[in-house]
Amino acid sequence: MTTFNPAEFAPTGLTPVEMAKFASARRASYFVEQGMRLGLGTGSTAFWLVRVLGHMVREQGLQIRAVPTSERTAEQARAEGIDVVTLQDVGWLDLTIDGADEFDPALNLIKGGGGAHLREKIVATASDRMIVISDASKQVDTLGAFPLPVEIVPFGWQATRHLIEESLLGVDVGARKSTLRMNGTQPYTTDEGNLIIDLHLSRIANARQLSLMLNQIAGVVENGLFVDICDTVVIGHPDGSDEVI
Ligand code: ABF
Repeated sequence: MTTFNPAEFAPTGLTPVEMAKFASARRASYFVEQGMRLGLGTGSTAFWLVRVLGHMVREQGLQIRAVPTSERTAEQARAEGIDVVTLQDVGWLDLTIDGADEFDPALNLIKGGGGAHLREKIVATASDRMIVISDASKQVDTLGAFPLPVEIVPFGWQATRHLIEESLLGVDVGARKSTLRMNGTQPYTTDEGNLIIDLHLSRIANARQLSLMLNQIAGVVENGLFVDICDTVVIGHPDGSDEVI
């Protein structure tokens, strides 16, 4: 079996925040095996994953077929020399490695701060295993402090937003403010051309119940709650150490 050494890639001049992200990405790269069909996440932590894997592909002969979860990850992966394919091309994935905005003790997640949670959830659930790369700042006892992204279709979006807010009235989530995610003066649009409503809650007592309820609302495409999807979290620390939970 071909063995690889992610630690051979050792960037310099990283800030403590970057070092924590890089350390988690480097540790997660040890789970990547020759010939894998790999889901590549989106975000500033996943950025370092693509850097490490790019080095392994170019310098160590790693061969993987990678399905990116966003156009920006696809662009970075191609530039690194990674073989980028579509989920249609491979049908199923051996492993997905991606970031997160929050993770709780059950490894349930809030994702989507980067606006890519629809493709991220499709790719993660079409994988035998999902590993989250993160840092201690994302670790919470209860999900909900980070705004929960909900991707909705543009058609009738204000009515959909109203229905979402109404649905929250009977749920234990603390605050209930919602905002349309903006990109400057224009509404933010996802890679699918949809909009995102961010739900400013304070705690999510029952993530599974809330996720199922939100996705029942006409016009809602997907929400950023990942329940029973993540198998492993790799936490990176500013001193370059890491821990796997
Ligand atoms: C992505 O990773 C998004 O779902 C999530 O918002 C982001 C975490 O971002 P970062 O790694 O930049 O903290 O998967």
